[in-house]
Amino acid sequence: MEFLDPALGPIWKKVKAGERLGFDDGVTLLRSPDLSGVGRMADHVRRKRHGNIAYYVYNQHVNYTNVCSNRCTFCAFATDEGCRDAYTWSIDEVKERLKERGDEPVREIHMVGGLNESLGFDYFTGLLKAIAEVRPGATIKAFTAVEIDYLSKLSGLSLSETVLALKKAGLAMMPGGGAEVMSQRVHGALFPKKIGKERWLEVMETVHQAGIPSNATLLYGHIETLEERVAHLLTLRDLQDKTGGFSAFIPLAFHSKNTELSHLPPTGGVDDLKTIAAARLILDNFDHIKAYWVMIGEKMAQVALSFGADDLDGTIIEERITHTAGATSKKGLTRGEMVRLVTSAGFEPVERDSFYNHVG
Ligand code: V47
Repeated sequence: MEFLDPALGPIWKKVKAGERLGFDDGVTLLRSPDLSGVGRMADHVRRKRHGNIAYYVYNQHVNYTNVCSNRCTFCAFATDEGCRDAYTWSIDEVKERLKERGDEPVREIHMVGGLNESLGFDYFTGLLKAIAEVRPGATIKAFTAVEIDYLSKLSGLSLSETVLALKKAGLAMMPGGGAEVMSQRVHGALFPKKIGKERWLEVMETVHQAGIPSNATLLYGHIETLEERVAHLLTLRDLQDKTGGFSAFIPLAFHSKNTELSHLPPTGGVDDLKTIAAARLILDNFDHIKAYWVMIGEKMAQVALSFGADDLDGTIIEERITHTAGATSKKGLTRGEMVRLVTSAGFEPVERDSFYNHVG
């Protein structure tokens, strides 16, 4: 492979030989002016693993409350109890939302919310059981590690007992959020009340040990450095070596509207693509890299399929977190639109379930 940036040559040698990339390699990839060179290496690895396939899932998002005591500065979704926009759905209201889509072949319910101190542990187990009852054919992918940590305090149970109680009620998978960027500096500046790196890793390890797979994310494009992004990826790779419980990695592009960081510009397309490509190259033990169309837009997500991504997430239906922060993408896509996005990008669309089994 020919590169405009000579610094990519030694990395390509390692990639071809199946050798692991290190911290300096990661920083070189993210700093490189040769977007196409970084992308071609990531595409090589992606095609070896997944050929021409690009995945999507028929899913529905449920955000049961936006009341949250953590109040991270990057979040436009969270609010305080009693505020004009505050809401908390009862279990019956959640059931109604699911029934509204009852005639659609939803295979995954993606459910996250805030740390709402007015809800008891029974609400959460009741919610899982109610969803399993209304949607017996769908996988419940719910609660970030931040919520799981909170629920273990609320229940008075140990972390592993809490996870087992949630599993018994229907929790089958967990989304990736909550770690944001595993850097003490960024934690102190943007989300001081949220659990830190060590606890996030402990929760994920416990969840994986309980036989529940999860995803992992990185919130990028705010105040983090490129070095902090790479360190975050390497920490995820280390835990994956230990547990094998991560399914997909999803870079989340920061949206600043209606947040305390509204002065920050949106991420650029080059940064979005390089972050996806670098993740594919560094995370050699992750099967799936998702291009989350909600955050980077449908068009960029299509291009990302040639820069290391093999998954576009799904139909979503009513995304709230990023749209409150100014996302201009649609709030959901139809199955036909997902298929068109994939095929017109030159890939073969495969509908999947939460565990990447081919369906449909
Ligand atoms: O942890 C919050 C992020 C995450 C903003 O696992 C923001 O399949 C950008 O985890 N701009 C929650 N991002 C969402 C999440 C997720 C999303 C899609 C798929 C999966 C999966 C997981 O949303 C939070 C935080 O990092 N977030 N506010 C914002 N203003």
